[in-house]
Amino acid sequence: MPATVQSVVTIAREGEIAVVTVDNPPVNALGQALRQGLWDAAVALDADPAVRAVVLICAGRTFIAGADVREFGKPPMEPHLPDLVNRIEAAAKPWVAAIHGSALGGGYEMALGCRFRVALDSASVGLPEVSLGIVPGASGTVRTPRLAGVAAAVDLVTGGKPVKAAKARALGLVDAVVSGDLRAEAIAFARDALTKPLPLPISQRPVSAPEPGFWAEQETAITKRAKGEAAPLRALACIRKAVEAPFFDALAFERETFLSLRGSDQAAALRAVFFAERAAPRPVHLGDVRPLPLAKAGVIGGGTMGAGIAAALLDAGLPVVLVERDAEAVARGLANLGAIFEGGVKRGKLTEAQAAAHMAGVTGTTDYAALHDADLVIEAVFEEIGVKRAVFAQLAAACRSDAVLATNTSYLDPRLIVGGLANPARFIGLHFFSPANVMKLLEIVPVPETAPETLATGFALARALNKIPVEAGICEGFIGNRILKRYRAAAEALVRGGTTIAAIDAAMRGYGFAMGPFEAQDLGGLDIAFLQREGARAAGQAVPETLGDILVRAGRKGQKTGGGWYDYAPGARAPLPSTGVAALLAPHVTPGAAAMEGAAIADHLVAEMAAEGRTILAEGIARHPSDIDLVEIHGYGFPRWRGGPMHATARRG
Ligand code: 3H9
Repeated sequence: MPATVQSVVTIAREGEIAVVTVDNPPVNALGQALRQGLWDAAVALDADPAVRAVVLICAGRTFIAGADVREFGKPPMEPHLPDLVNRIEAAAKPWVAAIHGSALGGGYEMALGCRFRVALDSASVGLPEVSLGIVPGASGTVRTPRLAGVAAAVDLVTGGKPVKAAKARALGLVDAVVSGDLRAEAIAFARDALTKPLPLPISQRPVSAPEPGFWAEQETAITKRAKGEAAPLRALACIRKAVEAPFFDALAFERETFLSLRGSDQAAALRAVFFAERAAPRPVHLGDVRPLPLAKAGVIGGGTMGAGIAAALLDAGLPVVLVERDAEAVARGLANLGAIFEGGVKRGKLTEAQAAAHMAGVTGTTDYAALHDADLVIEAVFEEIGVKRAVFAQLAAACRSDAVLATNTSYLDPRLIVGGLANPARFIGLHFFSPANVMKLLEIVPVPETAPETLATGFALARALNKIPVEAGICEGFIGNRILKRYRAAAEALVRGGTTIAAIDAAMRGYGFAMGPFEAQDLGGLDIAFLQREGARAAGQAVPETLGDILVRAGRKGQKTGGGWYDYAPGARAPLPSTGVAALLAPHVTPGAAAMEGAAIADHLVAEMAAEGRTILAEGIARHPSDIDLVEIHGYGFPRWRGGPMHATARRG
């Protein structure tokens, strides 16, 4: 009969082997009750003369996935995790960690306290703490280099990416990879281990110093890769300490670093993003609404957007019918799709065979009748209301009456696109971001008639495509492009006040964006937004002249015309401040009127984004501030470690 130490930890016996099972759904996170339960188990098993070895295994979908992140805002409670890991390591009998799912963070650190680690072939292990703005806090930086060497430890800890079982075995991070019945395999492993001399506990193993120059090289590489982030460099310093100082000194240094980062702005931001990302795919207001089944999809339009959407669907294993208006356009669409997969092969993301299988999943056609059995069709044609309405009229005739029909419009009013169509309950906006097979964000835009099942299907699609879905109400630009418009207008206002274009871009880069607002426009082209404004003007709307309009009228549409907000040397991409632009804009600039410098620029522009975000919330266009943050992070390059404009401004007060 299994004896219960705490409800989350049970102990069973297989002869002289004790099996400690952790059952703390959903992911066996190491909250206080579990830590106490494991501590008590170690004490009880040490005192039990019948037990010679212990297998630590978990119920549910995964091994221990880490510390309980929800406890991070609260005072630490005993037993502390580093003490627990040391206690397991010091146990009188050897412990064997039996890993399935993911052994992450504190979960892998628990496994490091065990004398052996046995992993199922489908499992992975890792120390992802830097992605939460912290460093491992229970010996990950100190024991890992003793187990797998300094280079592997640096990769694992400063990169934060988990590794699959086979690679973990090759690196020495686990001792054995097994398939089939993990419990039985781990017990057999433990029995076998008892027939041989035990290896030293990891804390007593030596660690060799790396080549001279190693630390400086790593520092440079990390600074470049994780620009602006504090945790990866602090993690490197912990590993260095582990190499250069005695075990317990290094452990104390790691703990101190962990505790100091835990309360930092970056950690708070990354935690908020962590929970927002996990909440986004399953919105509370949809409750138990069941999505419709998705087995076959259609895409209308094989341009950049359509091909990207088709690629995303095919990547997720959905067969796709790609419809274009004539044979030539079909061929072009298929070629666009082929190019996307070839790119994937070149970058090592896909094998040749996978790329070929993906292409085999697509049917190119001009005939809407091929969509008769599609469960979902996404329109990605030219942004013109008449063109789109014509597409939906054909879809309404060709598709099953329960097929979900979606538009990828980025700024047209979906109500006008669907107006007058039969059965609008199955209609929805699905706003992908380019390149659609890469960008994580999906804005989901219901019209008033959209049925809850249709909306739930949009979210189910996002889950299938591994995207971050955010529901947006209807307004010009939905959430993301509306904030972008405000951001650009605010940046132009700074230019009018005498702040230089280059200073603004530099400030936003300094804040953590890959590019400033003007460089980004030069890359994407100024003409798209210009044409939109011109369209609105032609329709009688009062759209004030922007500085961007002045540049486009002068033929400066961005890099593709050799100049936009900046000049570009032929064939080069480095932006050069432009005397031509200065002359064009001079009549609209009051030098020194309100010039800003450095970080103040970024603070001002982020505050503008957040102000637009607040209006968006007040209008019910977004449901939660965190939705706005997810849109900015996953669609517009907002630095993740700042948490998004709403989080960042709230944090600043
Ligand atoms: C750490 O360990 C620090 C230590 O070094 C030092 C300490 C002293 N805590 O992702 P899912 C929830 S830092 C609390 O959808 P999946 C999640 O919010 C930690 N809750 O599942 C969600 O809740 P709900 C290092 C957590 O199957 C539910 O579990 N570890 C935690 O797609 C399901 O999550 C990590 O960073 C947590 N640690 O993926 C691992 N993790 O149902 C983070 C998850 O209420 N976790 N939840 O929405 C993961 O990467 C994935 O959850 C995992 C499973 C791969 C494990």
